This record gives sequence, structure tokens and C-alpha cells, in this order.
Amino acid sequence: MTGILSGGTLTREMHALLLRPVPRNERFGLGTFFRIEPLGMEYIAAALEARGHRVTVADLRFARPVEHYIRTCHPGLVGIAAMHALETDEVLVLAARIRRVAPGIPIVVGGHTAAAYPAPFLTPDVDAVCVDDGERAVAAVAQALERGRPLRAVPGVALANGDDGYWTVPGETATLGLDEVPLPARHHVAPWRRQYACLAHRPTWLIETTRGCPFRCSFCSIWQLHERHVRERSIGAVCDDFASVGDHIFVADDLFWYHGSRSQALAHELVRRGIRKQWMLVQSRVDLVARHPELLEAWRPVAAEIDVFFGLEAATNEGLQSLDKDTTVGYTAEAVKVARTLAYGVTGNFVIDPAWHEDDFERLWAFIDRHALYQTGFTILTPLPGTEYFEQMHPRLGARQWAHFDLHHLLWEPALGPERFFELYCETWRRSVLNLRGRKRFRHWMRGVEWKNALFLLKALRRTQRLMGPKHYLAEYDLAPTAVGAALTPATRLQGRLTQ
Ligand code: B12
Ligand code: SF4
Repeated sequence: MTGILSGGTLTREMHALLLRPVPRNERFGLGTFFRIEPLGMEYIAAALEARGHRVTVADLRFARPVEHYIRTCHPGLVGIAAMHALETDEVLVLAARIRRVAPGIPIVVGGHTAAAYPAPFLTPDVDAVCVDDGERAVAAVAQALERGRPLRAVPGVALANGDDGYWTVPGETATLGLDEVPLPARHHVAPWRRQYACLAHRPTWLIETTRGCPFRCSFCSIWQLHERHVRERSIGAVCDDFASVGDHIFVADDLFWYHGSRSQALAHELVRRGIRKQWMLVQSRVDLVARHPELLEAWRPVAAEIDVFFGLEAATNEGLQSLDKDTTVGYTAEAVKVARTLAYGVTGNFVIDPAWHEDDFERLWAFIDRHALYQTGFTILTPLPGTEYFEQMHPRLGARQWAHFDLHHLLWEPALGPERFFELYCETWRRSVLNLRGRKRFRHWMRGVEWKNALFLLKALRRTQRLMGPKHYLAEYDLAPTAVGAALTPATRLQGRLTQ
């Protein structure tokens, strides 16, 4: 192996190159109509720059090929972001490509999925995986490299143990105070700003006001990584961030409006400072919204349009219980009412279990009609790496590719068989407003859209039409003949957590 672990060449003047890889799979789900900035790396860039390092961020979805940056930046460290499990293979391919052209440069991988489940990333092309917040972990890696110290002395990183597993260097994780890096270094992504969008909301800016979630939904990898803790940015820092960005904002927080008094104080301060946006999208829970309409009232003046994305998940209380959602459909009905009364757009997601029969789909459709939930999406129940559910389901997984962990592929045989399952799944999607042959035609989408965004919207909407065609899913239905998750690459690394 080359690189830091084997004492590869190190430079004293640290220039870090941070890369957002190109996901191969943006054919299904949110990836079809969202293009979002790599906020995590902008925070890491800010942390590194505060320590006197130089940084280049390249969003490879829109930037020049990676070789250009290696050649022009001469980086002393390369960081690759691995946010979604579905991007695992692309991250590994990118690491191998960099190692080939520049064998001496240390390569670290970080981001949500890597921190939640480091095992697949610890190939010979990756020197370490950061399991702590990148602001602290990458700064510590850079410092170790500058001082010529080995990475096994850096807290918050996981290293291959040479025996198909890994070990984590002891140290605190997920305890960094978010205000230690008050504002992200957004100038690094300025060249691609107009590429970042959610449908016609363009350019869109991503803002984080809190990190983590105290709930325990069985399918979710967030709470398990953050150990159910929530950290908050100070009101001053969030207001400064809001003031510094444009008019269309997606809030990254997993649970908006959590900690009511702080949320209310933040809304009041934004209003007091005269900060008002055109559009905001926030994510929250139905029980929280149903219980606290006053929070929605407090936030209402902050933007002309506000959409709330609810984790709706199920149309029955039994369905919610089976996902450990700790809420009820009564709260769903109440939250939808509260949000609509206060002129919030209601969006969200339902989870569809491969174990479902026809009547389960029918129950969902009736629920959607009853509450007019046509702006919702539908995902297939997926055991995400880093969850207990993944460990439990691992022996049943027949998936061969990480790209299929996009919540739109079947990872094991469904009860109805794949043909019927996907027919009904697509029938469900056809009920959504994304269906251009359904309740919201293209001309309705175009109303009020600025001409400069029209083509962009058209292309995004065209991509979403795949969601409604069973043949697209069936073409990619590909399970190993025997249900062994080990068919995934790299084969031997999917054996569960091997932390020592
Ligand atoms: C924004 C977002 C998106 C954006 C994309 C963002 C982007 N830049 O590309 C959009 C809306 C497109 C999206 C889509 C999807 N998403 Co998403 N998304 C998020 C969200 C809400 C916020 C991420 C974020 O920016 N957080 C704020 C920044 C500051 O934190 P961060 O990214 O984690 O960065 C920190 C560390 O991770 C680390 N770090 C980050 N990058 C790097 C790089 C290096 C080198 C290092 C060392 C460290 C490091 O340091 C940073 C600072 O501490 C997260 C939830 C979450 N809280 O993470 C879900 C989340 C990541 N998404 C998720 C899912 C499931 C999806 C979809 C599959 C959903 C769907 N229905 O289709 C799609 C897949 C899209 C696709 N096909 O590619 C899951 C991931 C599950 C998994 N394990 O794979 C999450 C965790 C949500 C959840 N509650 O389950 N998503
Ligand atoms: S409420 Fe949302 S972020 Fe929190 S555990 Fe459940 S799905 Fe995850």
C-alpha cells in the first residue's frame, strides 16, 4: 500500500482537495430532481482554512475531471465525500483513480454513510475513514500529516486492520460544538451555484441549523450515528448564514422545529433582522407539528412559500409501529391540517415494504386520497448500512451493488413477486404530482416559472417520469441467486461491524 500508512511522500504546506463524487444512480428518488451543494465539505473547508491550510473543493458532478485538480493543486491530502450508501462504489472507483495517477497522496473518505458504516470504504486505496465530524477529523488528519505523525494517532478515524476489518482510533465523536465553525466556506462552490436546485427553485442553498435527531425510526441511519443527540448552531450564526445566502433555501436539519423555544427565538431573530426568503423547505415530524402549531406560526413570515417534508412513512398505526416511528396516523391528519391552515406546502414520504400485499397498497392509496397527499414520494423499505436493521437483514440481502441502496430497488424478493410489486409501486407513484399525465400537467408546472429555469425544470421533470414506469425498475432488478449480501463489493467487507 502507498500513502500515509506506508510513509508516502508528505508535503509540509498542506493543500487539501475535497471531492464530491458523481453518483451513478440519480435515476430514481430525490436524486432525479434535487441537485444540492456539498455543505459538509464547505464546513470542512472553513475549518481547514481557519487553521491556515489551503483548500480546493471540486463538485465533480459539474467540475473538470479529478486529474485536472490533482495536477493543478498538488494536494497534500485528498478527501472524498460519501454521503449516501448508494454512492459507495463511485467513491471507491474515484479513490482508485486518484491512487493510480498520484500514488503518494493520502486519501481519506468521510460523510454520512462512511461514518455510519466504514467497512466497505477501507480498501487499499483509502488510508482512513473519518467517523467524527469532518470539521474536526479532517483538521486532525491534516495536522498529523504536517507533523509527520501516523494516522493511527488521530482520534475520529477508522483504519483497516489488515484482516478484512477495521479499528477506530479512540476519541470523542459527534461532540464538536457546531459554532466552532460558524459559517461554511460557500465561495468554493460558487462556479456551480446555478446547478444547485430543487425543481424550479434555482439556485437552491443548503443551510444547517442543527445536527442529529433524538428519535429512533428503525430504518434511519441518522440517530444511530449521532447516538440520538441533537446539536444546535447559535442563533447569531444561523442568522448570519441565512443573510449570506440567496432566496431559495433547503434546511438540512433532520428534525426542524425540535427544541421549540430555540426554534421560536431563531424565527423571531430572523424576522427582527428583516431576513425574508422566497422559498424554504424544512423536514419535520407529524407529531411535533400537530402539537406545536405556534412554531409554524412563528416561522411563517420568514419565507413567502414554505414546504414541509414529513416522514409520513405509513398509512396505519400498525405500519408506524413496525418502523418504531413513535407517532400515530391521528397526528398525521392533524399535522397536515395545521400545516395547510398556516399555508405551508405539505410534502413527504411513505415507506413501502416488500412484504406488502395488494390490500396494503390499496390502504395507502385510500389514505393518500383522504388527506390529498399528492406531493409525497414513496420509497422501498431498505436496510441502510449503519443501522441495526441492516445487521438483522444482512443474511437476506441479495443486492449485488451499493447503487441499489437508493430506496428504489428491491434488495430481496418481494411477497408479490417483482412484476406485480413494481406495477403497484408505480401505480402509487402515478398518484403523485410528479406524474405529468396525472393531476398536475406540464403546463401547470410551468406557471410562474422564470424563463431561465424552464428548461432546467423540464429536464428534471422528465427524469422523474421513470419513477412511474415498472419496466425501468424491472430492468435493474438483479438479486444474487442465493441471498447473500456478500455479493456486494468489496465482497468480504460487508460482514458487519468489526470494530475492535
Ligand atoms: C441534503 C441531503 C440530500 C441531497 C443531496 C446532498 C448532496 N450534497 O448531494 C438530496 C436532497 C439530493 C438527497 C437525496 C437523497 N438522500 Co439525502 N440527505 C441529505 C441530508 C438531509 C443532509 C446532508 C447534509 O448536507 N448535511 C449537513 C452537512 C453539514 O453534514 P454532512 O453532509 O453529514 O457532512 C459532515 C460529515 O458527514 C462529514 N463529511 C461530509 N463530507 C465529507 C467528506 C470528507 C472527505 C470527510 C472526511 C468528511 C465529510 O463532515 C461534515 C461536517 O461535519 C441528509 C441527512 C443528514 N443529516 O445527513 C440526508 C441523507 C444523507 N439522505 C439520505 C437518503 C436516503 C437520500 C435518498 C436515497 C432519498 C430518496 N428518497 O431518494 C436520496 C439519494 C440521492 C441520490 N440518488 O444520490 C439518507 C442517507 C441514507 C444512507 N445511509 O444512504 C440521509 C442520512 C437521510 C436520512 N435521515 O436517512 N439527500
Ligand atoms: S424522525 Fe427522521 S431523522 Fe429522526 S430517526 Fe426518524 S427518520 Fe430519522
